[in-house]
Amino acid sequence: MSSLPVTERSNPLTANIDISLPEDIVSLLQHCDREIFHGWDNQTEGQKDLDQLKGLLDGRTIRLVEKIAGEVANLLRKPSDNLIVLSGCGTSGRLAFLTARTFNKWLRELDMPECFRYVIAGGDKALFTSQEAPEDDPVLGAKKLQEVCAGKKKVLYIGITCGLSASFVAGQLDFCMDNLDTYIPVLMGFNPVDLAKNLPIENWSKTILEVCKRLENLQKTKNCCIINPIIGPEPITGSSRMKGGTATKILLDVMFAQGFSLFKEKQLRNTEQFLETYLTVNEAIGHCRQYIGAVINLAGQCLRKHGHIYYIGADSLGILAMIDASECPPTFGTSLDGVRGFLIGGFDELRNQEGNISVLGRHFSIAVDDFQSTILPNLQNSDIVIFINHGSAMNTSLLPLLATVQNGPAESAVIHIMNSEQSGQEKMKEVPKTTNKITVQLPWIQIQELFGPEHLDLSFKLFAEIATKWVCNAVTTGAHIMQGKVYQNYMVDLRVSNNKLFHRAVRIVETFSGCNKEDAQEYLLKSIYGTDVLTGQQTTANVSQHILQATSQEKVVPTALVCAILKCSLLEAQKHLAEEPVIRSAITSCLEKKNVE
Ligand code: S6P
Repeated sequence: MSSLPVTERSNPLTANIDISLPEDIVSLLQHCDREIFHGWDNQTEGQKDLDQLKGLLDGRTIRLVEKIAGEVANLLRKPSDNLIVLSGCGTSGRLAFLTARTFNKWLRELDMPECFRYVIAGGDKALFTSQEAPEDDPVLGAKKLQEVCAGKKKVLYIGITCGLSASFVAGQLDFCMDNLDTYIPVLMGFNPVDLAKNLPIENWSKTILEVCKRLENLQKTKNCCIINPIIGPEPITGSSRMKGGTATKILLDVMFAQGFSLFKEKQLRNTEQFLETYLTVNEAIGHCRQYIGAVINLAGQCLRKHGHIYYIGADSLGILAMIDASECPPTFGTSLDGVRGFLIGGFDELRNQEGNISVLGRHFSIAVDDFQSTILPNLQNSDIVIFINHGSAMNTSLLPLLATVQNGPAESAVIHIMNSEQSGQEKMKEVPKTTNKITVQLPWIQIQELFGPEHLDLSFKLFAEIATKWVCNAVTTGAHIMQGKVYQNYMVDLRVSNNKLFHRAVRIVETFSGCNKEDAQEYLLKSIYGTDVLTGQQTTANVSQHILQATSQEKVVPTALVCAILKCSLLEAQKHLAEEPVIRSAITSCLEKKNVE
Protein backbone atom coordinates (compact mmCIF):
# COMPACT_ATOMS: atom_id res chain seq x y z
CA MET A 1 0.00 0.00 0.00
CA SER A 2 1.30 3.46 -0.85
CA SER A 3 2.26 5.28 2.34
CA LEU A 4 0.89 8.55 0.99
CA PRO A 5 -2.36 9.47 2.79
CA VAL A 6 -5.39 9.59 0.49
CA THR A 7 -5.96 13.21 1.51
CA GLU A 8 -2.51 14.13 0.18
CA ARG A 9 -2.80 12.27 -3.15
CA SER A 10 -3.50 13.89 -6.49
CA ASN A 11 -7.00 13.22 -7.83
CA PRO A 12 -6.85 11.92 -11.42
CA LEU A 13 -10.24 13.53 -12.13
CA THR A 14 -8.76 17.02 -11.80
CA ALA A 15 -5.31 16.46 -13.32
CA ASN A 16 -6.05 19.12 -15.99
CA ILE A 17 -8.09 21.50 -13.88
CA ASP A 18 -5.46 24.22 -14.36
CA ILE A 19 -6.17 24.39 -18.09
CA SER A 20 -9.95 24.00 -17.87
CA LEU A 21 -12.57 26.61 -18.65
CA PRO A 22 -14.47 28.08 -15.65
CA GLU A 23 -17.66 26.16 -16.40
CA ASP A 24 -15.68 22.92 -16.71
CA ILE A 25 -13.89 23.65 -13.42
CA VAL A 26 -17.33 23.63 -11.74
CA SER A 27 -18.16 20.27 -13.35
CA LEU A 28 -14.82 18.78 -12.32
CA LEU A 29 -15.27 19.91 -8.73
CA GLN A 30 -18.83 18.61 -8.67
CA HIS A 31 -17.78 15.18 -9.98
CA CYS A 32 -14.98 15.06 -7.48
CA ASP A 33 -17.48 15.85 -4.72
CA ARG A 34 -19.63 12.86 -5.68
CA GLU A 35 -16.82 10.67 -4.33
CA ILE A 36 -17.70 12.02 -0.88
CA PHE A 37 -20.90 9.99 -1.05
CA HIS A 38 -20.09 7.01 -3.23
CA GLY A 39 -16.44 6.51 -2.33
CA TRP A 40 -13.40 6.58 -4.50
CA ASP A 41 -12.39 4.34 -7.37
CA ASN A 42 -8.83 3.81 -6.25
CA GLN A 43 -7.13 2.66 -9.45
CA THR A 44 -3.39 3.18 -9.28
CA GLU A 45 -1.73 1.88 -12.43
CA GLY A 46 -4.49 -0.66 -12.84
CA GLN A 47 -4.24 -1.86 -9.24
CA LYS A 48 -6.19 -1.00 -6.19
CA ASP A 49 -3.92 -0.34 -3.22
CA LEU A 50 -6.63 0.21 -0.60
CA ASP A 51 -9.62 -1.89 0.41
CA GLN A 52 -11.63 0.65 2.25
CA LEU A 53 -13.07 2.88 -0.44
CA LYS A 54 -16.58 3.61 0.70
CA GLY A 55 -17.86 7.13 1.15
CA LEU A 56 -20.53 8.59 3.41
CA LEU A 57 -23.27 6.34 2.06
CA ASP A 58 -21.49 3.21 3.24
CA GLY A 59 -23.34 1.11 5.83
CA ARG A 60 -20.54 1.33 8.41
CA THR A 61 -20.50 5.12 8.29
CA ILE A 62 -24.28 5.27 8.54
CA ARG A 63 -24.22 2.98 11.59
CA LEU A 64 -21.57 5.13 13.25
CA VAL A 65 -23.51 8.33 12.53
CA GLU A 66 -26.56 6.76 14.19
CA LYS A 67 -24.51 5.54 17.16
CA ILE A 68 -23.16 9.04 17.74
CA ALA A 69 -26.67 10.49 17.29
CA GLY A 70 -27.72 8.17 20.14
CA GLU A 71 -24.98 9.61 22.36
CA VAL A 72 -26.05 13.15 21.42
CA ALA A 73 -29.66 12.38 22.39
CA ASN A 74 -28.47 10.98 25.75
CA LEU A 75 -26.36 14.04 26.51
CA LEU A 76 -29.17 16.42 25.56
CA ARG A 77 -31.26 14.95 28.38
CA LYS A 78 -29.03 16.79 30.88
CA PRO A 79 -27.72 19.73 28.88
CA SER A 80 -26.42 21.62 31.90
CA ASP A 81 -24.19 18.75 33.05
CA ASN A 82 -22.98 17.65 29.66
CA LEU A 83 -21.11 19.04 26.70
CA ILE A 84 -20.64 18.20 23.05
CA VAL A 85 -17.24 19.53 21.98
CA LEU A 86 -16.10 19.83 18.39
CA SER A 87 -12.46 20.56 17.80
CA GLY A 88 -10.06 21.01 14.90
CA CYS A 89 -7.49 23.17 13.16
CA GLY A 90 -7.97 25.48 10.19
CA THR A 91 -11.08 24.62 8.21
CA SER A 92 -11.90 21.74 10.55
CA GLY A 93 -11.95 24.16 13.50
CA ARG A 94 -14.00 26.71 11.57
CA LEU A 95 -16.60 24.10 10.70
CA ALA A 96 -16.56 22.96 14.32
CA PHE A 97 -17.42 26.56 15.24
CA LEU A 98 -20.18 26.88 12.66
CA THR A 99 -21.77 23.57 13.64
CA ALA A 100 -21.69 24.39 17.36
CA ARG A 101 -23.30 27.74 16.54
CA THR A 102 -26.03 26.09 14.44
CA PHE A 103 -27.01 23.46 16.98
CA ASN A 104 -26.89 25.84 19.93
CA LYS A 105 -29.49 27.79 17.97
CA TRP A 106 -31.60 24.61 17.71
CA LEU A 107 -31.29 24.28 21.51
CA ARG A 108 -32.33 27.90 22.05
CA GLU A 109 -35.44 27.25 19.94
CA LEU A 110 -36.28 24.46 22.39
CA ASP A 111 -35.60 26.77 25.36
CA MET A 112 -32.70 24.57 26.39
CA PRO A 113 -29.23 25.61 27.58
CA GLU A 114 -26.53 25.68 24.91
CA CYS A 115 -24.30 22.62 25.22
CA PHE A 116 -22.28 22.64 21.99
CA ARG A 117 -18.76 24.09 22.21
CA TYR A 118 -15.96 24.43 19.71
CA VAL A 119 -12.20 24.50 20.05
CA ILE A 120 -10.11 25.88 17.20
CA ALA A 121 -6.31 25.80 17.23
CA GLY A 122 -5.10 29.39 17.53
CA GLY A 123 -8.36 30.65 19.10
CA ASP A 124 -11.01 32.84 17.48
CA LYS A 125 -8.55 34.75 15.34
CA ALA A 126 -8.16 31.49 13.41
CA LEU A 127 -11.80 31.82 12.37
CA PHE A 128 -10.83 34.44 9.76
CA THR A 129 -7.08 34.25 9.39
CA SER A 130 -4.89 31.21 9.05
CA GLN A 131 -3.06 30.29 12.25
CA GLU A 132 -1.33 27.16 11.03
CA ALA A 133 1.37 26.67 13.67
CA PRO A 134 -0.79 25.67 16.72
CA GLU A 135 -1.91 22.66 14.66
CA ASP A 136 1.41 21.03 15.58
CA ASP A 137 1.01 21.31 19.37
CA PRO A 138 -0.63 18.32 21.14
CA VAL A 139 -0.06 19.72 24.64
CA LEU A 140 -1.81 22.98 23.77
CA GLY A 141 -4.70 20.94 22.31
CA ALA A 142 -5.21 18.96 25.52
CA LYS A 143 -4.96 22.14 27.62
CA LYS A 144 -7.58 23.98 25.56
CA LEU A 145 -9.94 21.01 25.74
CA GLN A 146 -9.67 20.81 29.53
CA GLU A 147 -10.38 24.52 29.84
CA VAL A 148 -13.59 24.19 27.83
CA CYS A 149 -14.79 21.07 29.64
CA ALA A 150 -14.04 22.10 33.25
CA GLY A 151 -16.80 20.98 35.64
CA LYS A 152 -18.76 18.89 33.10
CA LYS A 153 -19.94 15.38 33.93
CA LYS A 154 -20.01 13.87 30.48
CA VAL A 155 -18.41 15.15 27.26
CA LEU A 156 -18.87 13.86 23.74
CA TYR A 157 -15.62 14.98 22.11
CA ILE A 158 -15.36 14.99 18.32
CA GLY A 159 -11.82 15.65 17.11
CA ILE A 160 -11.72 16.50 13.43
CA THR A 161 -8.58 16.12 11.39
CA CYS A 162 -9.28 15.33 7.74
CA GLY A 163 -5.77 14.05 7.14
CA LEU A 164 -5.42 12.30 10.54
CA SER A 165 -2.50 14.66 10.74
CA ALA A 166 -3.14 17.38 13.36
CA SER A 167 -1.11 16.93 16.54
CA PHE A 168 -3.40 19.44 18.29
CA VAL A 169 -6.30 16.98 17.90
CA ALA A 170 -4.12 13.94 18.72
CA GLY A 171 -3.21 15.52 22.06
CA GLN A 172 -6.89 15.96 22.87
CA LEU A 173 -7.81 12.42 21.84
CA ASP A 174 -5.05 10.98 23.96
CA PHE A 175 -6.23 13.02 26.95
CA CYS A 176 -9.83 11.81 26.41
CA MET A 177 -8.68 8.18 26.26
CA ASP A 178 -6.97 8.67 29.63
CA ASN A 179 -10.27 9.98 31.06
CA LEU A 180 -12.97 7.73 29.67
CA ASP A 181 -15.20 8.23 32.72
CA THR A 182 -15.90 11.73 31.48
CA TYR A 183 -15.11 11.67 27.77
CA ILE A 184 -16.55 9.80 24.80
CA PRO A 185 -13.83 10.37 22.20
CA VAL A 186 -14.67 10.34 18.50
CA LEU A 187 -12.09 10.87 15.78
CA MET A 188 -13.32 12.15 12.43
CA GLY A 189 -11.05 12.10 9.39
CA PHE A 190 -10.78 10.79 5.84
CA ASN A 191 -7.81 8.45 5.69
CA PRO A 192 -7.49 4.80 6.66
CA VAL A 193 -6.01 4.62 10.17
CA ASP A 194 -2.83 2.98 8.82
CA LEU A 195 -2.16 6.14 6.82
CA ALA A 196 -2.36 8.47 9.83
CA LYS A 197 0.72 10.66 10.21
CA ASN A 198 3.57 8.66 11.70
CA LEU A 199 6.30 11.25 12.18
CA PRO A 200 7.82 12.19 15.55
CA ILE A 201 6.10 15.15 17.22
CA GLU A 202 8.40 17.68 18.84
CA ASN A 203 8.14 17.64 22.66
CA TRP A 204 5.78 14.68 22.66
CA SER A 205 6.38 10.94 22.99
CA LYS A 206 3.73 9.60 20.59
CA THR A 207 2.93 9.83 16.91
CA ILE A 208 -0.56 10.52 15.57
CA LEU A 209 -0.65 6.98 14.18
CA GLU A 210 -0.02 5.60 17.67
CA VAL A 211 -2.87 7.68 19.09
CA CYS A 212 -5.20 6.52 16.30
CA LYS A 213 -4.20 2.88 16.84
CA ARG A 214 -4.87 3.25 20.56
CA LEU A 215 -8.36 4.54 19.77
CA GLU A 216 -8.90 1.81 17.19
CA ASN A 217 -8.18 -0.85 19.81
CA LEU A 218 -10.15 0.87 22.51
CA GLN A 219 -13.28 1.17 20.34
CA LYS A 220 -13.63 -2.64 20.47
CA THR A 221 -14.43 -2.51 24.18
CA LYS A 222 -15.11 1.08 25.21
CA ASN A 223 -17.46 3.89 24.26
CA CYS A 224 -15.41 5.66 21.59
CA CYS A 225 -15.00 5.43 17.84
CA ILE A 226 -13.25 6.46 14.64
CA ILE A 227 -15.39 7.65 11.77
CA ASN A 228 -13.22 7.75 8.67
CA PRO A 229 -15.02 7.17 5.37
CA ILE A 230 -12.67 7.39 2.40
CA ILE A 231 -13.83 10.22 0.20
CA GLY A 232 -10.92 10.28 -2.25
CA PRO A 233 -8.22 12.86 -2.87
CA GLU A 234 -8.97 16.55 -2.95
CA PRO A 235 -9.52 18.33 -6.29
CA ILE A 236 -6.60 20.63 -5.44
CA THR A 237 -4.06 18.28 -3.91
CA GLY A 238 -4.11 18.34 -0.11
CA SER A 239 -6.66 21.16 0.08
CA SER A 240 -8.86 19.58 2.72
CA ARG A 241 -10.99 22.72 2.97
CA MET A 242 -12.85 21.30 -0.03
CA LYS A 243 -14.03 17.67 0.13
CA GLY A 244 -12.73 17.14 3.66
CA GLY A 245 -14.56 20.23 4.89
CA THR A 246 -17.74 19.29 3.06
CA ALA A 247 -17.74 15.73 4.39
CA THR A 248 -17.04 17.07 7.90
CA LYS A 249 -19.96 19.44 7.75
CA ILE A 250 -22.35 16.86 6.36
CA LEU A 251 -21.40 14.22 8.94
CA LEU A 252 -21.70 16.64 11.85
CA ASP A 253 -25.01 18.04 10.60
CA VAL A 254 -26.52 14.60 10.11
CA MET A 255 -25.35 13.17 13.44
CA PHE A 256 -26.59 16.17 15.43
CA ALA A 257 -29.88 16.63 13.57
CA GLN A 258 -30.48 12.91 14.07
CA GLY A 259 -29.52 13.28 17.74
CA PHE A 260 -32.13 16.03 18.13
CA SER A 261 -34.73 13.91 16.41
CA LEU A 262 -34.00 10.96 18.69
CA PHE A 263 -34.13 13.23 21.72
CA LYS A 264 -37.42 14.92 20.75
CA GLU A 265 -39.38 12.46 18.63
CA LYS A 266 -37.73 9.31 20.02
CA GLN A 267 -36.90 8.15 16.51
CA LEU A 268 -34.35 8.60 13.78
CA ARG A 269 -35.08 9.82 10.29
CA ASN A 270 -33.75 7.67 7.49
CA THR A 271 -30.02 8.49 7.63
CA GLU A 272 -29.33 7.26 4.11
CA GLN A 273 -32.12 9.45 2.72
CA PHE A 274 -30.74 12.38 4.74
CA LEU A 275 -27.31 11.91 3.18
CA GLU A 276 -28.76 11.43 -0.29
CA THR A 277 -30.49 14.79 -0.01
CA TYR A 278 -27.04 16.41 0.15
CA LEU A 279 -26.19 14.52 -3.03
CA THR A 280 -29.21 16.12 -4.69
CA VAL A 281 -27.85 19.52 -3.63
CA ASN A 282 -24.57 18.54 -5.28
CA GLU A 283 -26.49 17.86 -8.50
CA ALA A 284 -28.18 21.26 -8.19
CA ILE A 285 -24.70 22.82 -8.18
CA GLY A 286 -23.94 20.96 -11.41
CA HIS A 287 -27.08 22.45 -12.98
CA CYS A 288 -25.75 25.95 -12.25
CA ARG A 289 -22.29 25.36 -13.67
CA GLN A 290 -22.75 27.87 -16.48
CA TYR A 291 -23.68 30.66 -14.04
CA ILE A 292 -21.07 29.74 -11.46
CA GLY A 293 -18.56 29.60 -14.34
CA ALA A 294 -19.54 33.15 -15.32
CA VAL A 295 -18.86 34.42 -11.79
CA ILE A 296 -15.54 32.51 -11.65
CA ASN A 297 -14.62 34.20 -14.91
CA LEU A 298 -15.30 37.66 -13.48
CA ALA A 299 -13.57 36.90 -10.17
CA GLY A 300 -10.56 35.42 -11.99
CA GLN A 301 -10.23 38.49 -14.18
CA CYS A 302 -10.30 40.65 -11.05
CA LEU A 303 -7.51 38.65 -9.44
CA ARG A 304 -5.48 38.83 -12.67
CA LYS A 305 -5.74 42.62 -12.38
CA HIS A 306 -4.57 42.35 -8.73
CA GLY A 307 -8.08 43.18 -7.52
CA HIS A 308 -10.17 41.63 -4.76
CA ILE A 309 -13.11 39.36 -4.13
CA TYR A 310 -15.52 40.52 -1.40
CA TYR A 311 -18.36 38.41 -0.03
CA ILE A 312 -21.34 40.00 1.69
CA GLY A 313 -23.88 37.82 3.47
CA ALA A 314 -26.11 37.17 6.43
CA ASP A 315 -26.24 34.49 9.12
CA SER A 316 -24.62 31.10 8.53
CA LEU A 317 -24.44 31.52 4.74
CA GLY A 318 -22.45 34.71 5.22
CA ILE A 319 -20.24 32.89 7.72
CA LEU A 320 -19.56 30.12 5.22
CA ALA A 321 -18.49 32.70 2.67
CA MET A 322 -16.19 34.25 5.32
CA ILE A 323 -14.72 30.83 6.01
CA ASP A 324 -14.09 30.39 2.29
CA ALA A 325 -12.30 33.75 2.22
CA SER A 326 -10.16 32.90 5.25
CA GLU A 327 -8.82 29.78 3.54
CA CYS A 328 -7.41 31.57 0.50
CA PRO A 329 -4.15 32.85 2.06
CA PRO A 330 -2.93 29.42 3.25
CA THR A 331 -4.28 27.62 0.19
CA PHE A 332 -3.11 29.97 -2.56
CA GLY A 333 -0.32 31.83 -0.78
CA THR A 334 -2.20 35.12 -1.19
CA SER A 335 -2.44 38.16 1.08
CA LEU A 336 -5.21 38.60 3.67
CA ASP A 337 -6.71 41.32 1.46
CA GLY A 338 -7.27 39.21 -1.67
CA VAL A 339 -10.55 37.60 -0.61
CA ARG A 340 -12.57 38.86 2.34
CA GLY A 341 -15.98 38.17 3.80
CA PHE A 342 -18.38 40.49 5.65
CA LEU A 343 -21.39 39.62 7.73
CA ILE A 344 -24.56 41.55 8.49
CA GLY A 345 -24.40 42.19 12.25
CA GLY A 346 -20.67 41.40 12.55
CA PHE A 347 -19.61 39.80 15.82
CA ASP A 348 -23.07 40.09 17.41
CA GLU A 349 -24.31 37.78 14.70
CA LEU A 350 -21.23 35.56 14.72
CA ARG A 351 -21.64 34.59 18.39
CA ASN A 352 -18.05 33.42 18.71
CA GLN A 353 -16.53 32.58 22.09
CA GLU A 354 -14.10 35.50 22.32
CA GLY A 355 -16.63 38.12 21.18
CA ASN A 356 -15.61 41.18 19.21
CA ILE A 357 -11.92 40.80 18.31
CA SER A 358 -11.79 43.62 15.76
CA VAL A 359 -9.09 45.33 17.87
CA LEU A 360 -6.68 42.73 16.50
CA GLY A 361 -6.51 44.58 13.19
CA ARG A 362 -8.43 45.49 10.08
CA HIS A 363 -8.66 41.89 8.88
CA PHE A 364 -10.75 41.19 11.95
CA SER A 365 -13.35 43.82 11.05
CA ILE A 366 -16.07 41.62 9.67
CA ALA A 367 -19.31 43.64 9.76
CA VAL A 368 -21.01 44.85 6.57
CA ASP A 369 -20.79 48.32 8.19
CA ASP A 370 -16.99 47.96 8.15
CA PHE A 371 -17.16 47.10 4.46
CA GLN A 372 -19.27 50.17 3.82
CA SER A 373 -16.97 52.51 5.67
CA THR A 374 -13.56 51.22 4.61
CA ILE A 375 -13.90 49.29 1.35
CA LEU A 376 -16.93 50.55 -0.51
CA PRO A 377 -15.49 54.07 -1.13
CA ASN A 378 -12.33 52.55 -2.61
CA LEU A 379 -13.79 49.86 -4.88
CA GLN A 380 -12.12 49.60 -8.29
CA ASN A 381 -13.06 47.96 -11.57
CA SER A 382 -10.67 45.17 -10.61
CA ASP A 383 -12.85 44.17 -7.64
CA ILE A 384 -15.92 41.97 -7.41
CA VAL A 385 -18.54 42.03 -4.65
CA ILE A 386 -20.50 38.82 -4.29
CA PHE A 387 -23.75 38.89 -2.31
CA ILE A 388 -24.91 35.66 -0.75
CA ASN A 389 -28.65 35.58 -0.38
CA HIS A 390 -30.98 33.07 1.25
CA GLY A 391 -34.34 32.84 -0.53
CA SER A 392 -35.67 34.29 -3.75
CA ALA A 393 -36.15 37.94 -2.81
CA MET A 394 -33.01 39.92 -2.05
CA ASN A 395 -32.43 40.52 1.67
CA THR A 396 -33.98 43.99 2.05
CA SER A 397 -31.23 45.28 4.30
CA LEU A 398 -28.75 44.59 1.49
CA LEU A 399 -30.70 46.22 -1.35
CA PRO A 400 -29.26 49.74 -0.88
CA LEU A 401 -25.72 48.35 -0.72
CA LEU A 402 -26.30 46.23 -3.81
CA ALA A 403 -27.57 49.31 -5.66
CA THR A 404 -24.53 51.37 -4.60
CA VAL A 405 -22.11 48.64 -5.67
CA GLN A 406 -23.88 48.31 -9.01
CA ASN A 407 -23.63 52.01 -9.66
CA GLY A 408 -19.92 51.99 -8.88
CA PRO A 409 -16.90 50.69 -10.78
CA ALA A 410 -16.73 47.16 -9.30
CA GLU A 411 -18.22 43.96 -10.70
CA SER A 412 -21.00 42.34 -8.71
CA ALA A 413 -22.82 39.03 -8.45
CA VAL A 414 -25.64 37.61 -6.36
CA ILE A 415 -25.88 34.00 -5.27
CA HIS A 416 -29.43 32.99 -4.41
CA ILE A 417 -29.87 29.81 -2.43
CA MET A 418 -33.56 28.98 -2.44
CA ASN A 419 -36.01 26.14 -2.39
CA SER A 420 -37.32 24.85 -5.69
CA GLU A 421 -40.76 26.38 -5.09
CA GLN A 422 -39.35 29.89 -4.84
CA SER A 423 -37.73 30.07 -8.22
CA GLY A 424 -40.48 31.73 -10.28
CA GLN A 425 -39.18 34.61 -12.40
CA GLU A 426 -41.56 37.17 -10.88
CA LYS A 427 -40.16 36.52 -7.41
CA MET A 428 -36.70 37.47 -8.62
CA LYS A 429 -37.74 40.93 -9.71
CA GLU A 430 -36.00 42.71 -6.84
CA VAL A 431 -32.59 41.82 -8.18
CA PRO A 432 -31.68 44.02 -11.13
CA LYS A 433 -31.43 42.13 -14.41
CA THR A 434 -27.88 43.25 -15.06
CA THR A 435 -26.55 41.38 -12.04
CA ASN A 436 -24.64 38.16 -12.50
CA LYS A 437 -26.90 35.75 -10.77
CA ILE A 438 -26.51 32.20 -9.54
CA THR A 439 -29.71 30.52 -8.45
CA VAL A 440 -29.22 27.24 -6.60
CA GLN A 441 -32.51 25.42 -6.12
CA LEU A 442 -32.59 23.10 -3.15
CA PRO A 443 -34.70 19.92 -3.24
CA TRP A 444 -37.62 21.35 -1.28
CA ILE A 445 -39.96 18.36 -1.46
CA GLN A 446 -37.21 15.95 -0.44
CA ILE A 447 -36.31 18.19 2.52
CA GLN A 448 -39.95 18.49 3.58
CA GLU A 449 -40.42 14.73 3.43
CA LEU A 450 -37.32 14.23 5.53
CA PHE A 451 -38.08 16.75 8.25
CA GLY A 452 -41.83 17.18 8.30
CA PRO A 453 -43.22 20.57 9.30
CA GLU A 454 -41.12 21.04 12.47
CA HIS A 455 -37.85 22.94 12.39
CA LEU A 456 -38.12 23.10 8.62
CA ASP A 457 -36.38 26.46 8.49
CA LEU A 458 -33.48 25.27 10.60
CA SER A 459 -33.04 22.06 8.65
CA PHE A 460 -33.43 23.80 5.30
CA LYS A 461 -30.50 26.00 6.36
CA LEU A 462 -28.22 22.97 6.61
CA PHE A 463 -28.63 22.30 2.89
CA ALA A 464 -28.44 25.99 2.01
CA GLU A 465 -25.12 26.13 3.89
CA ILE A 466 -23.59 23.25 1.97
CA ALA A 467 -24.76 24.80 -1.32
CA THR A 468 -23.09 28.07 -0.29
CA LYS A 469 -19.89 26.23 0.58
CA TRP A 470 -19.83 24.50 -2.78
CA VAL A 471 -20.44 27.71 -4.74
CA CYS A 472 -17.89 29.79 -2.80
CA ASN A 473 -15.24 27.06 -2.92
CA ALA A 474 -15.76 26.84 -6.70
CA VAL A 475 -15.53 30.63 -7.13
CA THR A 476 -12.28 31.09 -5.20
CA THR A 477 -10.66 27.90 -6.50
CA GLY A 478 -11.62 28.75 -10.09
CA ALA A 479 -10.53 32.37 -9.77
CA HIS A 480 -7.10 31.41 -8.40
CA ILE A 481 -6.71 28.81 -11.13
CA MET A 482 -7.41 31.57 -13.67
CA GLN A 483 -4.74 33.63 -11.94
CA GLY A 484 -2.25 30.85 -12.65
CA LYS A 485 -1.78 29.81 -9.02
CA VAL A 486 -2.34 26.10 -9.67
CA TYR A 487 -0.08 23.75 -11.65
CA GLN A 488 -1.94 20.62 -12.86
CA ASN A 489 -3.93 20.03 -9.67
CA TYR A 490 -1.23 21.14 -7.24
CA MET A 491 -1.11 24.43 -5.45
CA VAL A 492 2.61 24.95 -5.70
CA ASP A 493 2.99 28.35 -4.05
CA LEU A 494 1.78 27.26 -0.63
CA ARG A 495 2.98 28.94 2.54
CA VAL A 496 5.23 26.60 4.54
CA SER A 497 3.55 27.41 7.83
CA ASN A 498 3.19 24.07 9.61
CA ASN A 499 4.53 20.54 9.72
CA LYS A 500 1.99 19.11 7.27
CA LEU A 501 2.69 21.88 4.77
CA PHE A 502 6.48 21.47 5.15
CA HIS A 503 6.24 17.80 4.17
CA ARG A 504 3.79 18.62 1.36
CA ALA A 505 6.26 21.19 0.04
CA VAL A 506 9.05 18.59 0.00
CA ARG A 507 6.76 16.22 -1.93
CA ILE A 508 5.92 18.92 -4.49
CA VAL A 509 9.61 19.60 -5.18
CA GLU A 510 10.24 15.85 -5.39
CA THR A 511 7.28 15.19 -7.74
CA PHE A 512 7.92 17.90 -10.31
CA SER A 513 11.71 17.97 -10.35
CA GLY A 514 12.16 14.21 -10.34
CA CYS A 515 14.82 14.37 -7.61
CA ASN A 516 14.80 12.17 -4.52
CA LYS A 517 13.26 13.13 -1.19
CA GLU A 518 16.56 14.07 0.48
CA ASP A 519 17.55 16.37 -2.38
CA ALA A 520 14.05 17.87 -2.49
CA GLN A 521 14.28 18.71 1.19
CA GLU A 522 17.72 20.25 0.67
CA TYR A 523 16.40 22.50 -2.13
CA LEU A 524 13.51 23.53 0.08
CA LEU A 525 15.83 24.38 2.98
CA LYS A 526 18.09 26.40 0.68
CA SER A 527 15.07 28.40 -0.41
CA ILE A 528 13.85 28.83 3.18
CA TYR A 529 17.24 30.00 4.49
CA GLY A 530 18.05 31.99 1.34
CA THR A 531 21.41 30.33 0.71
CA ASP A 532 23.03 28.04 -1.86
CA VAL A 533 25.17 26.46 0.87
CA LEU A 534 23.39 25.29 4.01
CA THR A 535 25.17 25.35 7.37
CA GLY A 536 25.17 22.24 9.55
CA GLN A 537 22.88 24.02 11.98
CA GLN A 538 20.35 24.79 9.26
CA THR A 539 20.36 21.21 7.97
CA THR A 540 19.86 19.65 11.38
CA ALA A 541 17.36 22.16 12.81
CA ASN A 542 13.90 20.89 13.80
CA VAL A 543 11.04 21.20 11.31
CA SER A 544 9.44 23.76 13.66
CA GLN A 545 12.51 25.99 13.20
CA HIS A 546 12.34 25.66 9.41
CA ILE A 547 8.67 26.65 9.63
CA LEU A 548 9.44 29.66 11.79
CA GLN A 549 11.92 30.85 9.19
CA ALA A 550 9.64 30.06 6.23
CA THR A 551 6.23 31.28 7.36
CA SER A 552 6.60 34.94 6.47
CA GLN A 553 8.45 34.37 3.20
CA GLU A 554 7.08 34.59 -0.32
CA LYS A 555 7.53 32.02 -3.12
CA VAL A 556 9.54 29.57 -0.98
CA VAL A 557 8.31 26.46 -2.79
CA PRO A 558 8.39 27.83 -6.37
CA THR A 559 11.97 29.01 -5.79
CA ALA A 560 13.01 25.60 -4.46
CA LEU A 561 11.25 23.93 -7.36
CA VAL A 562 12.92 26.06 -10.04
CA CYS A 563 16.31 25.41 -8.40
CA ALA A 564 15.60 21.67 -8.35
CA ILE A 565 14.37 21.50 -11.95
CA LEU A 566 17.10 23.65 -13.50
CA LYS A 567 19.80 22.71 -10.98
CA CYS A 568 20.49 26.40 -10.71
CA SER A 569 21.38 28.88 -7.95
CA LEU A 570 18.81 30.66 -5.81
CA LEU A 571 19.55 33.93 -7.54
CA GLU A 572 18.88 32.45 -10.98
CA ALA A 573 15.64 30.88 -9.74
CA GLN A 574 14.50 34.18 -8.25
CA LYS A 575 15.31 35.93 -11.54
CA HIS A 576 13.28 33.35 -13.47
CA LEU A 577 10.29 33.84 -11.15
CA ALA A 578 10.56 37.61 -11.37
CA GLU A 579 10.44 37.40 -15.18
CA GLU A 580 7.50 34.98 -15.06
CA PRO A 581 5.39 35.87 -11.99
CA VAL A 582 2.54 33.51 -12.92
CA ILE A 583 3.54 30.33 -11.10
CA ARG A 584 1.93 27.97 -13.59
CA SER A 585 3.74 29.55 -16.54
CA ALA A 586 7.02 29.74 -14.60
CA ILE A 587 6.98 26.00 -13.91
CA THR A 588 5.86 25.10 -17.43
CA SER A 589 8.65 27.16 -18.98
CA CYS A 590 11.17 25.68 -16.56
CA LEU A 591 10.18 22.13 -17.44
CA GLU A 592 10.32 22.96 -21.18
CA LYS A 593 13.78 24.44 -20.71
CA LYS A 594 14.91 21.30 -18.90
CA ASN A 595 13.51 19.03 -21.63
CA VAL A 596 15.35 21.01 -24.32
CA GLU A 597 18.64 20.59 -22.44
C1 S6P B 1 -6.86 23.04 4.22
C2 S6P B 1 -6.82 24.18 5.15
C3 S6P B 1 -6.11 23.90 6.48
C4 S6P B 1 -6.64 22.64 7.20
C5 S6P B 1 -5.90 22.41 8.51
C6 S6P B 1 -6.41 21.20 9.27
O1 S6P B 1 -7.39 23.38 2.98
O2 S6P B 1 -6.17 25.26 4.54
O3 S6P B 1 -6.26 25.01 7.28
O4 S6P B 1 -7.99 22.78 7.43
O5 S6P B 1 -4.55 22.26 8.21
O6 S6P B 1 -6.27 20.03 8.54
P1 S6P B 1 -6.83 18.65 9.08
O7 S6P B 1 -6.35 17.62 8.11
O8 S6P B 1 -6.26 18.45 10.45
O9 S6P B 1 -8.31 18.75 9.09
